[in-house]
Amino acid sequence: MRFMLRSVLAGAGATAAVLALSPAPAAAVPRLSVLHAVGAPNAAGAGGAYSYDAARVPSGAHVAVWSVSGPKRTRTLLFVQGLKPGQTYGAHLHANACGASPAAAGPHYQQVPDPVQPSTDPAFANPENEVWLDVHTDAAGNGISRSFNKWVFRTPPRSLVLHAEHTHTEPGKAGTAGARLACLNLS
Ligand SMILES: [Cu+2]
Repeated sequence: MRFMLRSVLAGAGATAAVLALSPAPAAAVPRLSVLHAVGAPNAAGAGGAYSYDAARVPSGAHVAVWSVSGPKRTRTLLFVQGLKPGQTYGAHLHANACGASPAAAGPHYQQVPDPVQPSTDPAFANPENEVWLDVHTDAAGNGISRSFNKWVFRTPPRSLVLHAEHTHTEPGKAGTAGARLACLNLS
């Protein structure tokens, strides 16, 4: 019995030695990518920044977003300046580029696409599967928000959209946040 045990231990040791001598697998080259938009939303969409609601996103407002990915995570930061004070704005990254019509930006970016569109199922329309950046403005109309996702984009989202309400989470309304107030093209 003692001999058997010793053999087993020796075998385990040999395996460990082989593993230790094996060359380490080549490290994956970290891929970093940055998507961003900085602009002053306006009715004409100059600079790729549209305002669809001059009351909630007035002239003089500034919006900046940076999304940094790699190699396995994505962090996104949103800064808003000069919006209406003390208000909540829904905000997400959307799949398509902005256009004169608020609908141009298309649906939210989803890491795992919901087979049912428009997506209002909390299993897909949630801040782990999408990039949510809801922001509450201070007394000066400024605000900051951030999101963290445990993946990198399958395909790059093309825009940031500000909405009229905070983002809802209940079944049938998940991901919705009221009217689209502004849109910035990401590059
Ligand atoms: Cu949205």
